Amino acid sequence: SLELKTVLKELIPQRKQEILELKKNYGDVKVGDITIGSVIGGMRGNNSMFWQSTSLDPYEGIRFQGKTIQDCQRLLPKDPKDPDEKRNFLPEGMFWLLVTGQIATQEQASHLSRELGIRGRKLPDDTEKLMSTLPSDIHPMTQLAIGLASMNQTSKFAKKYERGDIGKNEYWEYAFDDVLNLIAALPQLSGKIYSKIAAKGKPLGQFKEDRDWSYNICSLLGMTSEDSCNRQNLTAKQSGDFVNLMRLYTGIHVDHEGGNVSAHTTHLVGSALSDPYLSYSSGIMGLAGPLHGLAAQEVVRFLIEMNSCITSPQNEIEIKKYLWKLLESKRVVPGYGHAVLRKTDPRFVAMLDFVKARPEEFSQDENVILMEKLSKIAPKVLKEHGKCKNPYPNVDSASGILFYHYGIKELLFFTVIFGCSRSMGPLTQLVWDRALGLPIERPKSLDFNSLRSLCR
Ligand code: FCX
Repeated sequence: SLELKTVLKELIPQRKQEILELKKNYGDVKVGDITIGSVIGGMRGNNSMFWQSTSLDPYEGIRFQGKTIQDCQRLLPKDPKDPDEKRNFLPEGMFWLLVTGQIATQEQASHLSRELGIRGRKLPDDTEKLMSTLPSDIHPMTQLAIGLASMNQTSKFAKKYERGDIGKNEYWEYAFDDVLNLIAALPQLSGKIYSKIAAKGKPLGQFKEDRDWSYNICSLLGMTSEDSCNRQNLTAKQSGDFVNLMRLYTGIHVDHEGGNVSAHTTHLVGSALSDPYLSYSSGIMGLAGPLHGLAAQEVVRFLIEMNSCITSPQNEIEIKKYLWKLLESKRVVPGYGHAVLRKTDPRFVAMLDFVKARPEEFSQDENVILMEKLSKIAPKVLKEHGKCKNPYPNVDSASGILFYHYGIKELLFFTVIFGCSRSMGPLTQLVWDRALGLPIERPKSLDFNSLRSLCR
């Protein structure tokens, strides 16, 4: 079928059966031991969540349904309207993969693009009004969370649940409809937030139902050369590259298994049967933390500041000195380190490959040069500093500075683009949570005396 919902519907009974059997026959099997170090250490190493679509290997990085980023670049459908040989896969195909574990055909991906286009052409009236009245100096991530939470007024799941005419077996169907509407609304929502901070609310481009999801994000940011205000005077080649940067970025930021703050929050809030809008709005609030998604904004600020303090982005001695000063003032090097990864993030590598494939575009950009140089120097300094377990660059090291290169200079906005992409993974899980009938999440907490009593 061309319909994602129909394909998903066929997959649910078998997976549900498998999960029931696991629980019934192997419910007592241990998956690990929990230590006091983990209880007071952010639950590190505590294997206690079920996550359907992605998993993170500390050394290999992220796998989307078992597939690496390179696999996805090879296998997932691309935009048939884009003549660029270097074009990236469509995030729509990634969403299909996350939901079903299958590689979408070109027709299935195009059909999903179209469906998101139809659902996303207009925001609900009240959300539209609310977004227009929000003061523009409210942080863009707060605006995004407010916009998403306000859409819960349109939630089919919440309405059905309130009326009481919905069986547990049907929860996923209404949650799925909400999820598609939510993802479809993100280009308009992010466009509205951006136009407010960058152009006093003046629309910057047009939404095109017949174009893909990432294209519409770019168009509403005024970044396509056709039919948008093209504020940056991008050439057709640059604008095409920017759309592909957006496809790459939104295609690989979708998910990073379940324990990260935005994914875990969405899952946790959803487990109380809060609808997808409320659940993901909460996830966005978590993504807005500087140790998580906000690092993208911090990295850009950091690179620009460093470049203004050093004589050249190639000057290793000055870069090292700058890093040591930062570390001595007890600040973290943004864009470095990770709670699970123990190697360079392959998502960072994919963003860097985008740069390397376009030397004519980036060879003069001092911030991009510094970003690349830093990825070689900072690990040495962080290793010598000896605190962080992973001294290598994470995904946030590269992304913001590439958007900045093309003219998106409003740093506070970067994490909104992260928020567009991250919707796809946690919301896939939310639909599966409802399909599998997973219960409300409720870990047991321990007070100080309980912990002390274990130490005797
Ligand atoms: N610079 C300096 N110190 C760092 C560091 C960095 N980049 N990363 C970790 N450390 C320090 C920690 O602050 C901690 O110090 P403490 O013992 O004084 O509290 C020590 O090293 C051990 O931390 P570690 O176990 O390696 O890392 P955590 O799992 O606690 O934290 C994050 C992981 C990502 C939060 C941490 O590495 C960090 O703060 N990095 C900078 C911010 C960043 O880039 N965040 C984005 C991460 C990611 F990609 C995402 O989720 O979006």
